[in-house]
Amino acid sequence: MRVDIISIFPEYFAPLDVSLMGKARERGILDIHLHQLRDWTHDVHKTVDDTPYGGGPGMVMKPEVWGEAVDAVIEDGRAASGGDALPRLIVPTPSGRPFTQEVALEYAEEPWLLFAPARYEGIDSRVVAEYGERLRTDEVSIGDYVLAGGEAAVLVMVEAVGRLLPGVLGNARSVADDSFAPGDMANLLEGPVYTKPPVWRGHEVPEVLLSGHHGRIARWRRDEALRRTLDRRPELVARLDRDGLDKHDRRVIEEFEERLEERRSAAASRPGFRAAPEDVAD
Ligand code: JFB
Repeated sequence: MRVDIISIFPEYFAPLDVSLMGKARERGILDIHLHQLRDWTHDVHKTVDDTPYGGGPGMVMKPEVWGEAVDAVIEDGRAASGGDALPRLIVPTPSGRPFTQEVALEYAEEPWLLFAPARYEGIDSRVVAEYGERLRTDEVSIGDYVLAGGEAAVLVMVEAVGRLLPGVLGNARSVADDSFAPGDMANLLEGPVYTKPPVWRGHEVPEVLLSGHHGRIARWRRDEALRRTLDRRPELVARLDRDGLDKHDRRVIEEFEERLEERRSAAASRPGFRAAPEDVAD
């Protein structure tokens, strides 16, 4: 896969030289090209931003610079591949569609991705309007919090996509086991993991994991995954395919909900208790 990244901070992407992504690049599985956006400016100050129309705080990235940069990078990539290929353009923004494991799997199928991480208040909206007519263009967000720019989001996405490329993970670990991968453990968080020694500072490894009983171990792991998901991400359990739950799963869920109800009623009978607003009738 070819990945182009245009940014005013290409040095931000040094982490992609390291570890799994570094190995993928050495092996030629991941071909990353970094570009300095300011190379496409024409003024002595290498200006990439200007004040927003309509007023307001902050600055907006100028469309002409991005246009020249994206055109040039597309031309370069086409010359390199000797074809008429076009990249998928990905623009991180807090107002984008959520980047999920599903999107990562989709991007991992692409031969060529072009990331356009911005700074300031973002890029003049006409840039996405223009390339939206010429390329498959996505405005994506990596989560509901506010970053200072798109670079960290690109690092996240390149790592999530890169590890899915054939040959990047060893056979030892399959992407099929991931929390958000489709299949057996779909929509379940991964449960706890342990290694040697069997007792550390008085904390014991759950006995079932030492039993060598593969069936019981698989069942225990699923139960733990289900309990953890109920505790931390109940909305994921609500989404679980009803048919994907067996009788044992339903028992684990019932027991968890009983515990929750016990705790709720114990809290309600303590002095000073105030119901949450959603539990009070209007
Ligand atoms: C992405 C960015 C900014 C406008 C701009 C460019 N999940 C996410 N949070 N924040 C970003 C993101 C993603 N993906 C993000 C690109 C840019 C933030 N900024 C700063 C902050 C607030 N409003 C500029």
